[in-house]
Amino acid sequence: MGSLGAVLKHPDDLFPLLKLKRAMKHAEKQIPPEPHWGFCYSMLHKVSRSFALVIQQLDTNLRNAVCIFYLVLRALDTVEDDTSIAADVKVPILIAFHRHIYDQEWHFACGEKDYKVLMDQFHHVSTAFLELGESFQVAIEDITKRMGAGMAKFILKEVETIDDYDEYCHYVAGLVGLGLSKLFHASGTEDLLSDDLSNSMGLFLQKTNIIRDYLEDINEIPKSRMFWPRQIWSKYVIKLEDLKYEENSEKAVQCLNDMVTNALMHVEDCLIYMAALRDPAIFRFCAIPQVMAIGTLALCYNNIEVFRGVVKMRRGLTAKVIDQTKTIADVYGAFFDFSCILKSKVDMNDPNAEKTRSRLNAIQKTCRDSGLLNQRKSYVVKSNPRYNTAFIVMLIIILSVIFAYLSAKRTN
Ligand code: IN0
Repeated sequence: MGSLGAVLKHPDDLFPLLKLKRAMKHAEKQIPPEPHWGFCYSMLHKVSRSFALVIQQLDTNLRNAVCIFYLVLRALDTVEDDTSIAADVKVPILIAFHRHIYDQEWHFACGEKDYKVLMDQFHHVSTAFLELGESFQVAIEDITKRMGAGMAKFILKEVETIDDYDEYCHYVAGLVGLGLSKLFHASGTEDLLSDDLSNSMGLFLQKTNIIRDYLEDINEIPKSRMFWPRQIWSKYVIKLEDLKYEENSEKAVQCLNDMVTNALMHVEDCLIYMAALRDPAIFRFCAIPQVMAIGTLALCYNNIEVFRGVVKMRRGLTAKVIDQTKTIADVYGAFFDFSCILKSKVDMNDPNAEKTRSRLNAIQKTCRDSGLLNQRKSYVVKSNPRYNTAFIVMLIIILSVIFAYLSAKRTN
């Protein structure tokens, strides 16, 4: 659907969309004048537009550390993802990456488009990294070291079991959670949250990405690696790529629902983590991707389109999430609403229906037990009455003008 069509169908998306556009324009203008910081912030905006906006709202020192952490991880990811690099070249680079970030001379040509520029001009990231406080540097180095080693391990190994899946997601995303918790603590505003909870924050995001990106990943040329665990998909098909063929639609959706149910396991940890945050900007930084993730799972669940094309939350709903995720009450509200949507999609004939329902009931219980559900405007299941009223008022005004014009014409 075109953007005009989408807005007409969801008129209450209009204000958040306009607000988001304005905020993005404003954020893009705030690029620091120093060339290395200028490069880092422009790059951040290029590789992650809406997320860059949320990073921008953090306090200066933490913002700089998160920006560099994000770019270092993107660079590591670019090396891991580049299928044109032979394993015997790639593995030593991944393992030594934590040392390269201290070396302003180091660069390695790989990746495409913006990622190629990031890799070619990595010295800007190193220069900025060396200006961070020591505790920030130590945290980023430690995570880069552990992540590089983990990625190297999985270059040579497939994701077979659910334990492998959790281990791989720990390296590429759970460790990001551990690193961020250290950065938040080092900034002086947060307690150091537990490794387990921090890990779950990353796993929930990464598993959602892996589910959503099935088709994009399986169709990649040259062939990319796949992260759906054999232990799950082999219950439904013989080869992972069989899920995309029309004759296997029923099995494909069952497998997809199994994967979503697996991802939902992390939700309660994520809610505990977010409830423990104190700083409003850090809270928003953490909560927005989490709400987007549960929204994406609600969209993907029982949806054959995951195997046919791109399934993404519409831009207006993303804008609404960014606009309306401010407090833990908003988060409980959103998780409750998206769990309702998920629950309504559970087909009793699905082999995991019972398990999925019980996960969703547990999530909804946590949200209800917070005692905060009634404080929110339900913004996902029902539309926001404020915007709807505005839309109805506008419609009445337009109709009145047309009516007045037609009546005037008739009397003349
Ligand atoms: C992230 C995470 C992220 C943010 C906040 C708290 C987190 C705690 C634990 C782990 C990760 C956390 O968020 C981003 C979100 C993002 O980049 N969104 C994209 C949208 C998209 O579809 O890709 C955007 O353009 O807005 C995230 O996905 N990852 C990430 C990477 C680095 C950092 Cl510092 C924080 C990637 C990943 C793999 C899930 C960890």
